[in-house]
Amino acid sequence: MTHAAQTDPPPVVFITGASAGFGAAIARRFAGLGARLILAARRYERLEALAAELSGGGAGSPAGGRARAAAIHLVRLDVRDRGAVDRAVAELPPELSDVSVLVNNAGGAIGLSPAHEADPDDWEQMVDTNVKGLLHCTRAILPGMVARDRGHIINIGSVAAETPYPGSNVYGACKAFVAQLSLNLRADLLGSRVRVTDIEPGLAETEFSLVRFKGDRDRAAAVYEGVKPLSAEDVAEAVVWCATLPEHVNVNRLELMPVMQAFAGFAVKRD
Ligand code: NDP
Ligand code: 8X3
Repeated sequence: MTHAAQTDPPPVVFITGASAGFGAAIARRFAGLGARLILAARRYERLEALAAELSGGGAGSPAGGRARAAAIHLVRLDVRDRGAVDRAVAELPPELSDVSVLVNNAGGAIGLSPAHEADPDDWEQMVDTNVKGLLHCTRAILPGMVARDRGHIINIGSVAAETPYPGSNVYGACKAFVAQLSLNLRADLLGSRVRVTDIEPGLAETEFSLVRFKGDRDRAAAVYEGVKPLSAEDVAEAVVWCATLPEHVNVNRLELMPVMQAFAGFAVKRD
């Protein structure tokens, strides 16, 4: 999705995890550019509500009612299910099958326990979603991009990929995988015009902490107490910026944090 000629059809943007948080905000921003959207998540009713907002052009729509998506296709999808991902891509309406931008956003953290106390089921869910789910979507959509010699894969990583912190264990490792995979894809794609970007946000207020703490609202709210975190819209802005740069420009990795978040240095246990 770049400086396309006026006659080009609007880009097709496939967003996983579009039912909440970053994914929904990214959908709103691309809708504001008149893109055609494929919105995927497990909570289909959330997608339906978003689609109604983005196609209506009413008061609640982007840009105060002016902008609307050129087309919207909804997919009830669990990215952990490789067969379902393959089917969803194979069954895209023909006019939406040439995906211009894939935003691999579906994911999250489950739990914050130290490794020796963490629930292995939580680990498995994080690996299945953040790592394998992202791989399923990428493998299903990338061949078409290569064949068309055009496209952009935007992975939502995390500062947790770069900076260890207590309790991040498998979540951070999953996002480190995303960071390295993004670079490795760039190596494989040299010679094509397909772009790959890893966006690494820091503390951002979405349903992320509610999911991490398994519905514990007080614990989730405490994460953002007294802080101005990133918003989902801040992250969406970064995604759209990367996607709309001239097509010879590839942002490899973009890390963003709220000003009120920084680094604490090494922890040292003293006797
Ligand atoms: P939210 O919990 O608000 O949104 C997560 C989205 O992922 C939801 O739409 C959810 O949809 C979807 N999702 C989760 N599991 C699956 C699945 N198996 N199949 C399909 N969709 C799934 O969190 P955020 O918006 O904050 O998170 C989005 C991404 O950003 C994640 O990858 C997260 O790790 C990352 N991130 C978040 C940060 C933060 O502080 N908020 C910071 C850095 C990165 P549904 O449940 O309907 O399937
Ligand atoms: C989410 C940001 O710092 O909670 O990826 O890991 S953090």
